[in-house]
Amino acid sequence: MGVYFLLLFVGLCWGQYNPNTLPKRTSIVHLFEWRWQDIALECERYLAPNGFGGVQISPPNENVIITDPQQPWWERYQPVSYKLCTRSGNETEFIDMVTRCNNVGVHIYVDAVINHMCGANAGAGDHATCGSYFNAKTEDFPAVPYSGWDFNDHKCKSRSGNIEDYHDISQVRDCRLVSLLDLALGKDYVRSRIAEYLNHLIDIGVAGFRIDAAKHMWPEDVKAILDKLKDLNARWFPAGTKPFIYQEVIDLGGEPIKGSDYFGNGRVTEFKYGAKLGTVIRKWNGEKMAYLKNWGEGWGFVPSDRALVFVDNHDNQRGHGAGGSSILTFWDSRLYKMASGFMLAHPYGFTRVMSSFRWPRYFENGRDINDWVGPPSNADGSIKPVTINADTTCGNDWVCEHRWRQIKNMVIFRNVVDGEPFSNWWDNGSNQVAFGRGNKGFIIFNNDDWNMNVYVQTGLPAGTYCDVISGQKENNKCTGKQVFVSGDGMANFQINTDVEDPFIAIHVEAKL
Ligand code: AAO
Repeated sequence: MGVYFLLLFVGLCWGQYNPNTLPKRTSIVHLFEWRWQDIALECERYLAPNGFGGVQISPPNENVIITDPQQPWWERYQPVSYKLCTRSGNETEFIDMVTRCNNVGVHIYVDAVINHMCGANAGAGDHATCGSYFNAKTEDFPAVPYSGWDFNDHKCKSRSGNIEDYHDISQVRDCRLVSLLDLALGKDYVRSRIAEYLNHLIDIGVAGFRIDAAKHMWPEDVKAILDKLKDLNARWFPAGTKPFIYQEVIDLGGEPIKGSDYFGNGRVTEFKYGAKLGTVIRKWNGEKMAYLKNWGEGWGFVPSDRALVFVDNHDNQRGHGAGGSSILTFWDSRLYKMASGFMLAHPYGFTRVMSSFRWPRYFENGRDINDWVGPPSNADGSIKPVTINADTTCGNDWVCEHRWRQIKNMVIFRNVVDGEPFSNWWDNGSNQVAFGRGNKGFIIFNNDDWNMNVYVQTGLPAGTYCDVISGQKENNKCTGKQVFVSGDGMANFQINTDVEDPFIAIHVEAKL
């Protein structure tokens, strides 16, 4: 009875913090710019069998088509209406994806662009992904419909109408972010149009929302929209389940708007996480892995149960947003795998794995001039399918970090150790560190420039374990290294500096 009451209470009041993944599925993956057809296939053939909890998808609503430059990835952050057609697919394909993913227990999280419509210079016409007419100059979006009355121009106090000063809270929330037409979320009419859009997605079966540019909306306006949302579709979710909410608030410190301002609505993206982890693993600013002993709140991050964490995201992997050059990405694959391994082993936060496309990165004066390049596409502008190679990697310039053995196996590791405490920390005072998760899993890193050979306490039951970084357990054999844990939990680990991946991870489901 007591437990039932507690669950009821949790269900009613705290729903928006709960990721709504199935039990023992503890991470989601951002399949950036993937087509809905490919996501449906990926749920069935790869994500479900490997324990992924869900997928963050690119914005599904109609956006402006930009031709200069040619269809940049960021055109999808310039809405024209809430109709469900984009380069990723139409509404039929969207419904098919959500249904098929839900049917194999992989949930869909929508990137909700609700702060604004397209840029002020987007012109007029029907150059939008469903062909809807719009006029950016007169702020006319008949397909919603919105008109000039539905934007914040009268509220914005900056000279240009754009955000000029991030230290001025009203400006950040009432003026235009990089000239994007700023919706008047104080109006019930606007709130209702947005809630209709999100409720349509809920009816189809999505499990939650990334709230784009949340920093640029007043927390109480976001709340007023969320208060209009339905419970999730009872075909796949228990009655009374609220959508999972994670708000994109970039808070690296130094600005008056804080991530904590948004806790009342749901979780927030913790941008300090990737920025700091990248700095530590790169060994910049005198940082060492030994300092990660109190990683999490001890580093000034938001509370674990309010955090959505990631090594990199679609913005900061190409110099947009925040985090700067310390951010690790697939371009630095060896360090990236270590950072991902650390994140997925550590109990802090709810974890999101990035899955990218390759682009012709080209630096001029320290800036990537190709930071705009959109997803792999055909001459007619359609996005290329994600092809799968014989070795399980992806073709057509899809990077598929989530399929890299080391990352995929650490997603499984996190599921296996779910709920177990952070334990048995060990370090050498430098960049050799290790920790366990109760008696279920253990990970050890050598990011020093010299070989490592140590005996440490793993906390695990005696036995022979397969390292899930250099290989994995297959047919009761290890395809990579083996680790022998003795009766007292101790084990010997040797990691030379010249190995492919300078870390080892073991868990009870990879025990022979
Ligand atoms: C494009 C063009 C623009 C054009 C516009 C309209 O690039 O030139 O004016 O169209 O025609 C994406 C792209 C944008 C693109 C936009 C629309 O990134 O380039 O604009 O689509 O197509 C801020 C926001 C944050 C936002 C981030 C990119 O706070 O919400 O900028 N991210 C989301 C999405 C993103 C998308 C949008 C929002 C818009 O993830 O993909 O934009 O829907 C400071 C602030 C941050 C601020 C950054 C960047 O960060 O704190 O809040 O993020 O500046 O302006 C240090 C500081 C750190 C600081 C950082 C950078 O690290 O510690 O605080 O430096 O200065």
